[in-house]
Amino acid sequence: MQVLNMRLPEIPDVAPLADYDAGLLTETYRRMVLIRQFEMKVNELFLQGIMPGTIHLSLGQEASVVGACLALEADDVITLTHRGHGQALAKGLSADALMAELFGKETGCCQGKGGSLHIGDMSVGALPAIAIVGASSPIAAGMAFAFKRQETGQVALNFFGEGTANKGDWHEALNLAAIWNLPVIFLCENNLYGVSTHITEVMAIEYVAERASAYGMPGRTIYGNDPIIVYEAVRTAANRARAGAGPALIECLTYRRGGHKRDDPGAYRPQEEVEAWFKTDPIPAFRDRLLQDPRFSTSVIEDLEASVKTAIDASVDLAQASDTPAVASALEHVYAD
Ligand SMILES: Cc1ncc(C[n+]2csc(CCOP(=O)(O)OP(=O)(O)O)c2C)c(N)n1
Repeated sequence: MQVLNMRLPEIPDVAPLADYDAGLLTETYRRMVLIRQFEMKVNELFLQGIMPGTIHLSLGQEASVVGACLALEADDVITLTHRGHGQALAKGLSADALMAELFGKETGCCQGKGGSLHIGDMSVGALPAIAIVGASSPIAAGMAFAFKRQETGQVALNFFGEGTANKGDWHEALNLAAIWNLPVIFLCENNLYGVSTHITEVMAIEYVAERASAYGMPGRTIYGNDPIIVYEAVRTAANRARAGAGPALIECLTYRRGGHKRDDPGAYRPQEEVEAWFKTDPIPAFRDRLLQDPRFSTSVIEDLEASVKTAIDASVDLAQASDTPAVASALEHVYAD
């Protein structure tokens, strides 16, 4: 059978982890496992009819978001997409606050009024998400403009999908960021599909990062299923932005393990493509890399995985025990022009 529109992964050689601090490596793995277990639990609760709402899972994309966020400083800011659980957890949002938000409880990060599509918490530098595809790119540029004007030394990082790179507001944001030399990183999680549409059906070039040169900024396409590759690329871009050299575009090649949202089995994807990408699952791959390093052992890793599981279970208990927002608070924290 001829398989149309299939782009299989090329896995690069990765350097040993010996040069990296054990604490950074542990935190990288912990956050990736946290995201994976969090989303597996959310999916399970949804299938049991316990969790409400529409949810877009990011299973498989953990390395890109964790590598990117750990390369930032705590006071740098990210913008989230509709597929934002992993992005928020990677930036440091607590699983308790996120789980409660998905349950619509007042202990949630947006007091239970946002739900999955509008999560975030400025105290960890995660701007509450905007579900309008493309809308967050000009906002990231705007935050970077403020950082530059106020000379704060902060950087803004805009997460977006490859489908978003065909929206007009995305192009305007890159142009503005380039001409004003803003400290912003545009980070594409290229998972090949915008809903069910393959990238080759909507883009006449091979990679999103090729567009960077049209705006006068550096652009790189990298393998997005290794967190250290992503960490290095974002660290370089953030250092450059902080030094006043302006924006950068980084495209992380990755794959979502499920469909676009929970009611989509993703059946439009060729089986051969799915199988090839599933073999690149970032979590077992990074686990294997850690185990080749003498500083890590199976028992240390298993303890970490068990402690994450305990924390996720506790977040569900806490969310279920929390109250829904009071009716009298319906108009609080709500803004309209
Ligand atoms: C302006 C706008 N158009 C359409 C949608 C519906 N929509 C939600 S997600 C999505 C696909 C986005 O694809 P991509 O940017 O590649 O991100 P991914 O879903 O792959 O993470 C679409 C079309 C929307 N939310 N906003």
